[in-house]
Amino acid sequence: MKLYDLKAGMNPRRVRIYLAEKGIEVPSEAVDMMKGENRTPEFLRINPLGTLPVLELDDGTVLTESVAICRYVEALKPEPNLFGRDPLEQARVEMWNRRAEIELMRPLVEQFRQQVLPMFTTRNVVSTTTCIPNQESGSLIDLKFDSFTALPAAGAAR
Ligand SMILES: N[C@@H](CCC(=O)N[C@@H](CS)C(=O)NCC(=O)O)C(=O)O
Repeated sequence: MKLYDLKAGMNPRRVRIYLAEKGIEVPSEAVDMMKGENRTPEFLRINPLGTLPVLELDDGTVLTESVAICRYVEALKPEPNLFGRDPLEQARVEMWNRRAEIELMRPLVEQFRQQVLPMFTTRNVVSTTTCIPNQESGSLIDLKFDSFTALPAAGAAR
């Protein structure tokens, strides 16, 4: 396993904290975002999203979401348990994870990207996703994504 890491990023940090709590050491490679190392063709071949963290498995499989990485490791090494033992504990972990991401982290990141680091203004994306009900099944739950457009943030240079 190899962890592509970004010292300054909160998502990579989340994985580092998680691994430290588990007492697991994973070989890692630092990627320097300020030098654009996460946007090189080589890195985009590993993660086309250009984001960190990335966990590369020994067979070349990559996981590119911090929580997915933590959950994968949790399944491999369940102790000490960090995702909850019973349904209620698991739901609470999930609840706080979602709150931290959506209510706290997302607004902070947007502010940071728009006001602190000008390099992000052109790649600051607001997604517009149109969902349509699945015509074949008639289900409103089984939605199909009609379109996904990444737009520069309002006021950003195009
Ligand atoms: N949802 C992803 C988000 C990953 C993400 O946005 N990482 C940031 C660092 S915290 C990044 O790599 N930014 C680099 C860039 O936007 O160029 C996760 O949790 O892993």
